[in-house]
Amino acid sequence: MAPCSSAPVVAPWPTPSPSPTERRPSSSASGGTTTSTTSSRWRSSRETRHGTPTPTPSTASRETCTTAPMRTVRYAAETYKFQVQSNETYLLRIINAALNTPMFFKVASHSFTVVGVDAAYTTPYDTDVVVIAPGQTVDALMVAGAAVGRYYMAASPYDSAIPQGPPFSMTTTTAIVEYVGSAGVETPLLPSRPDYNDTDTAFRFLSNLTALVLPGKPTVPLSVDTRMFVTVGLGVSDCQPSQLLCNTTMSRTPVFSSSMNNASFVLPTATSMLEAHYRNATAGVYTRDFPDQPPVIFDNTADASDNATLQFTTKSTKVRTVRYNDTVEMVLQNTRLIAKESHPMHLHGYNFFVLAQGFGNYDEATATTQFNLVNPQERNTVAVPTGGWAVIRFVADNPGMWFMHCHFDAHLDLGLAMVFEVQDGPTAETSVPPPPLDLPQC
Ligand SMILES: [Cu+2]
Repeated sequence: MAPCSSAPVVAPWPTPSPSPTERRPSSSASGGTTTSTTSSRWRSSRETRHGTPTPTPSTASRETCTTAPMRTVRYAAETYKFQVQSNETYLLRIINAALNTPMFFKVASHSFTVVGVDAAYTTPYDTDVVVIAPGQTVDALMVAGAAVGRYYMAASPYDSAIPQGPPFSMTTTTAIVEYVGSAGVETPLLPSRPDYNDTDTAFRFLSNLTALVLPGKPTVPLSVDTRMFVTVGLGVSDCQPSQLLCNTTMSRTPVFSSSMNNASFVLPTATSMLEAHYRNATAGVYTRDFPDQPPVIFDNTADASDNATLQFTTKSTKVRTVRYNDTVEMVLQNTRLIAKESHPMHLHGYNFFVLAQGFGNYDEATATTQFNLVNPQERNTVAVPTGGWAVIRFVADNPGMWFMHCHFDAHLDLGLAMVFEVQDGPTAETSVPPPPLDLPQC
């Protein structure tokens, strides 16, 4: 054992190559708005590294780092088993790889100190439950401070679409934390799990995180160049030519869809958007008219708004063009159309700051007073509260074409996406480089 480094240093992500004895958990949890079963799983670090995020003084006294491996052993019932040494600290790198379901993550008789989300440092945050949406990651320290024995770690679904969404399997996926010195046969203790619709617990975790402000590291910009108000949610579209079911058996009735600002995104089929951007040959590939607000202003979260007119959306490939280095602020407003739920909105190419989150319709007058402009959490996927809103801000200092989308795979496929077209900066370093010579041709 060695003491933790005093200086926060970004620890590399582990790149495990599973040994033949390793298996993913066999149990699964399903949810979201589809009826398909999805596999949820996470990775855990093999060892806690020197130089991992340093906790605040209030928690540092009980932290030590260890190079002892957190071994993974095949268990008879295909359940992951992690062996831990008493009183050592383990860094859990937790990833939600489920398709449509945010998860609650707990370990019986243990708690966590969250030190990072989406690979950005947080102010150390103590909690006994981690809430994580698809596409998000959480780095959390766990002290093996319980009595020698065996404990379940468990991930259970958070389905915010209920009661409007379809039914789903409320299963829990588990692994076993086994202490060195235990008999290895005790029935593990299972943690209590939040209810599947426990929005209060989800919001408490997701809204209480703050960034770890480091000397010399820029935090949220205070002036804004581009402001956008963007509704995100579900809807319906006309049956598309490629959709066989509605073309053949359902008399071309409208089909399930989703959109941002009522624009339901479809990828171009012939030319990549980045190539079209680079060659300035965008005709027939995309249009630069993604709107800064929805075409109709309506009561976004009222049940009465869930009508056929407001549900209807059309398919398109729209981008929002922004200048290099502009600061973009986007209000993400969930809607009540079809189902009211938490959409994990993910932006490629950037981290953004989450200034505030809340429920109901966004009200600028009251929301701006809640903005955290000191140490807002920095991440790349924000779980917009169910029937609520979130405000994000980022500096467009990475030229190119950057996808923004819901990280529920079903919603992405249905069109819950848009693209930022970020123009080149003044130098070659700040411009999109030419495509590689071996770029495959369509
Ligand atoms: Cu979604």
